[in-house]
Amino acid sequence: MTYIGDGGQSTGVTYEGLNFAAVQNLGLVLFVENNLWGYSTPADMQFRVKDLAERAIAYGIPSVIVDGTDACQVYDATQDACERARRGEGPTLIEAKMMRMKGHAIHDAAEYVPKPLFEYWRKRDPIARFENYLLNKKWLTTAENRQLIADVDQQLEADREFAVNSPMPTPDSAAGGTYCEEGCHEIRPKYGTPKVRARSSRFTPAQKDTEVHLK
Ligand SMILES: Cc1ncc(C[n+]2csc(CCOP(=O)(O)OP(=O)(O)O)c2C)c(N)n1
Ligand SMILES: [Mg+2]
Repeated sequence: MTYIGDGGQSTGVTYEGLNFAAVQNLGLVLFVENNLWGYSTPADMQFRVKDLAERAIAYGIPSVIVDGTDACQVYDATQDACERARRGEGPTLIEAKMMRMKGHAIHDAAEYVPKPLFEYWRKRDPIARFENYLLNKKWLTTAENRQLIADVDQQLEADREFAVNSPMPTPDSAAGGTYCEEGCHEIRPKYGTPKVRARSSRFTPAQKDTEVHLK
């Protein structure tokens, strides 16, 4: 299972990867976060389809559209897609409609976004929606909720302290491995020199020429 943005999904590698996963019947779940902006480019300047889920037709795989601000819809669609993958039925594309409430990254103040759009989506904040849902269902009490938030805040603060108090990494460690160091295990090339196949009448004259070239 992997995630991509509306901008990221417009690239060639996404098409190639998903098409390959489809023909190989791989258990891939591609979650497309359609948050209306690819960096500063609005969705209607980036693709002409109404729903990005439509693109699944071109790959020959199923897709589903969910309200990305509704945690329950996201959970259900993801569960179904993962079960399909585990049954060996191939990839699924999930399009989640949502809004990116901040810039693309910390350097981007998102000043290109019309203010009313933020107001519209702020009322649909997925965390607030799910919080209200749990409270309304009485699966979470106000006191439990307060405790939960305090616990998470405490954990974040402890992790922040740990990071701030840790020594800076040495510059040469930037070239090192993440899980192990270079040379600690051998990675053999998967494909060796092509072996020339024996000629047979199954080959067309053009293919026979190719065989000769290989030799
Ligand atoms: C292959 C490649 N092409 C172009 C870029 C430049 N680029 C950086 S972010 C971005 C848009 C990403 O849009 P999206 O996936 O919707 O992410 P979001 O802005 O919603 O966070 C682009 C085109 C890049 N990083 N990589
Ligand atoms: Mg986006």
